[in-house]
Amino acid sequence: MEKILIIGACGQIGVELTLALRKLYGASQVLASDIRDEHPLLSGTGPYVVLNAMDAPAIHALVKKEKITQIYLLAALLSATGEKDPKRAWDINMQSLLQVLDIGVQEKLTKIYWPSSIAVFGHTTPKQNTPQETIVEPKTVYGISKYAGELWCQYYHQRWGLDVRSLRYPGLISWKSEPGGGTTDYAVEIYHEALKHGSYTSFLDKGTYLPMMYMDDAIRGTIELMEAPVEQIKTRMSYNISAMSFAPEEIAAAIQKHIPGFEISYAPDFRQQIANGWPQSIDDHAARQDWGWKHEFDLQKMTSDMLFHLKKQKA
Ligand code: VAH
Repeated sequence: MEKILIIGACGQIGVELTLALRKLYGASQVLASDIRDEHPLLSGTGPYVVLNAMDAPAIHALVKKEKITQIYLLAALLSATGEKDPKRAWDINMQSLLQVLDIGVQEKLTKIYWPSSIAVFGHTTPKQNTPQETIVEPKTVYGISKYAGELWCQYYHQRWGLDVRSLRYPGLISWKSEPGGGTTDYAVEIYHEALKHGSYTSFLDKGTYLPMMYMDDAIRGTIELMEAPVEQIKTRMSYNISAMSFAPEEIAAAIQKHIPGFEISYAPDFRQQIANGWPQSIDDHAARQDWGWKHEFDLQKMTSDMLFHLKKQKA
């Protein structure tokens, strides 16, 4: 019987992944943890412990005590936050991963999930249809830590046979859980502001195309990757995965179809520089070929769903 520990369960991905895994495996089989107190959306849905992703002895003891068979390690400092404290971002993103990989080998865990990001790519990477294998020169500490982490995951697989799996998420958009410290977070804020004030000032300029994905697709893709038979996993770095690409003026136009008077303005900040270094679109044919990935939400379908749920939430 699989028993899953989620580290970083209160973040934007963690909340939704915890709820989805509890539906799939049963609440008692999914132990959620985070350094923060339990997220309101998780309370009453299954077991929760406060746990620091950097505390290896505590994690190791919990894995043994709870007979954990899989770890989903989601704790990380994202691109924008990371640039404010590079050393801390490196320490948290790398130390937490290396500790979990070691525990995975020592306790013979069946699987580990660790998210990467399109942030591994930099200015020298082809911007359109960025290939699965290409030039990789990240410019942010977040991107550097994610690419280094991919290499460590590949090493632990080759050296000790650890079944570590990973996805290079694009920007993720969700209504249930809040984003935290990302460069793509404008694409979440804009929906909230559209409903609250009928206008939004974007911290990324018009014409800034970025690969994006609705959280429903990201969660389904993550579980499909983890459920895929091991022989279908052809890369032990991290899979490119994508759904759509858009610029701020395009998401504004999609919102205007629902809120006619909605207005967008632009005030690019330090995150523009980060976004300029990232791909504009991603080639994810390897994921589609190897384990059957396919997205279901485009910009229009995502916008209808986001506004529907946010209106209900704020009612
Ligand atoms: C960030 N949301 O903006 C994350 C993501 C592709 C970007 O990794 O840092």
